[in-house]
This record gives sequence, C-alpha cells and structure tokens, in this order.
Amino acid sequence: MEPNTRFNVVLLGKTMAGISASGNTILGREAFVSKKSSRSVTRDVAVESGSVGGMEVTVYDTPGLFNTEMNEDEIQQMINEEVLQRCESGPCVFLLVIKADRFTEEEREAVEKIEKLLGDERLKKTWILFTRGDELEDGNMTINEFLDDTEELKNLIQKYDQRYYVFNNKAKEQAGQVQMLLIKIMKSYFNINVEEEVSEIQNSAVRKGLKDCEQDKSEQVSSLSSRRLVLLGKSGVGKSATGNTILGQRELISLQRMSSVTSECSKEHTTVSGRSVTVVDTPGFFDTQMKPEELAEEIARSVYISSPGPHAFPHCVESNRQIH
Ligand SMILES: Nc1nc2c(ncn2[C@@H]2O[C@H](COP(=O)(O)OP(=O)(O)OP(=O)(O)O)[C@@H](O)[C@H]2O)c(=O)[nH]1
Ligand SMILES: [Mg+2]
Repeated sequence: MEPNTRFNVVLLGKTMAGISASGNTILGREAFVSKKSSRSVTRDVAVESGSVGGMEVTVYDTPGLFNTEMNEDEIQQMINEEVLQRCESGPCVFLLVIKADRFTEEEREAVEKIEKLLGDERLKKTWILFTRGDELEDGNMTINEFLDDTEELKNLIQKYDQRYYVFNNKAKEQAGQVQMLLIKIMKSYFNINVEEEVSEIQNSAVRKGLKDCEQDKSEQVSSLSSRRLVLLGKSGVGKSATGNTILGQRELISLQRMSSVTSECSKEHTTVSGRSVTVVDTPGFFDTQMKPEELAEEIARSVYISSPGPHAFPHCVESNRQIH
C-alpha cells in the first residue's frame, strides 16, 4: 500500500441486507440513506470518504440485488461501470453484506450473482459481512452458533477462508467494531498466514518473560525462519513495551501516557530461539495526536520498512478491555 492512498471499501449485497447501514457504521456518520422501507432505498452508487482510526477510507454504497425498483442487468451494469472500474486504482476490499438471519434461496442467488460479477481474483479480497449482530446478541447466540446451524453458511465461510465479520449497525458505540474489521482486513490484505503461530510466541513471551519462552518454544520454533512483526494498536496499550519484551531490550521507547509516544515507526532486530525477529513499532492506531494523513502514512511506512512485508500484525489490546 502506498502512503496517502485511500483504502477502498466496496459494499455489495441483496437489498435490505443493511448495505447502506454498514457504510454508515464504517464511516461513523449518516453518509448514506438507510431506512426500513417496503421498496429498495438505494438506487444509485454513492461514494463517501472519511478517516477511520487514522486510515483514509473511501466507501462505495451500491443498490442491492433483488431490488424492487431496478432490474438485475441495470444494477450489475451500474456496479461494473461506477464501482469495479474505479475502485481498484488503490487498495480495495469487497464486503458482501448478508443479514445474520435465515439464508433463503434469494440470499443464495444474490451471493452467486455477486460472486460472478466480481470474478475469482476479486473474491480473494472479499469478506462476508453479517449484519444484525444485535439480533444475534438478543437471542443469546454467538456468530459461530449461528453459522453452525446452517450448513450452507458454514460452507460459504469456509470458501472465503474464514474472512467474515459481524456488524451491529444499531450499536451506540461503533468505532471498536470498525477498527477491528479494518485491522483484520489489513492483516489479510498483506496475506499473513502465520499470525497465530507468531502471536503465540509473542503471547508466551509477554506472559512468561522471554527466557522461559525460549526454553518452551525452542524445539517448536527452531526450524522456522526469520519473522517480521508490525505492532498495531490503540495508543497506550503497550505496543512498544510488547516490542521490547519480544526483543528483550529497551530499544523501543515505552512510556505510560495517554497521548501517543511513538510518532514514527521504528524497527529493531533480535534473535528469538535462533530465529531472526524484526519488530516494527507503529504510532497508536486510533487516538494518536497525529493527523490522520500522517498516521496513515506512518502505518503504510511500517509495512514498507518491514520489507518484503510483515508476517504478522499483532494487534495489542489491554487485557482488561475487549473490543466487540
Ligand atoms: N437491528 C438491526 N437493523 C439493521 C442492521 N443493519 C441494518 N438494519 C436495518 O435494516 C434496514 C435496511 O437497512 P439499509 O442499510 O437501508 O439496507 P440496504 O441493504 O442498503 O437496502 P436498500 O438500499 O433498500 O437496498 C434498516 O431499517 C436498517 O436500520 C443491524 O445491524 N441491526
Ligand atoms: Mg441501501
């Protein structure tokens, strides 16, 4: 990702799935018209931008399939010309919006049509975005329990290599769920496959101290090659301290303050269990005092300086806090 490029997020789905509402949740404002109606509300592509957790994001809202006001050819042509031919000038992700509700024949057909419209290459950058997380919660159901109930949805998620997320578009506080989605998308965008393995090493290092961890993991990790980690997270959660723990040294400045101490990315190397580890510390992702453009540029630079690209983006959160 080049510094200063906007991250394009394209929302697609069946009418009434909550496409426009999800766009509003992402941007944190009423950017698109979203309402209950007997007729399809969105009849044009709408494009709005904003800063999300310091990242400049452009969101594309689209008319939903099985629209009551437009025919399928008209919708598909509009999406093709006004979205697909434009959104890929920069980094781009597609969100296929599905109601976390009964998966009917129409829902299945809508998914198939969108998949056809996107084509195989774009599908690799496509996530399933379930809406109505609030209704799942009301029914005391986790998303996993919901998916387990429907074989078709379970298979769908598997086909998308577990790239799915749940939105509650009615939540009062929405920033957390959006930031989490964005981080997941970024991790996947840079094709990170070994995150769990690395974060397990990192967690052990944090929990037990680097020495114990080395003993525990030495057999498991000795055959693995070098690793590059980019630390992301809210200001003040301990990214630099985590980096120091992994590195076993005090190279990255760590101070307990509310404002962001790290205003530039820094990179350090060490050897953990015979493996070379590079840690890139980043400015606080969310509530830093840096300007959004500067922050986006710094985070993009962190990816660049971990060249040829990071293996993982450990996302630091305080252990007593949860982001839903
Ligand atoms: N409870 C709940 N309602 C939601 C959620 N997301 C969307 N809705 C509601 O679903 C209805 C349709 O939402 P929209 O965002 O307008 O749906 P759309 O897919 O853009 O629909 P069209 O533009 O009409 O094709 C609205 O009444 C929303 O308030 C959600 O997460 N929870
Ligand atoms: Mg809409």
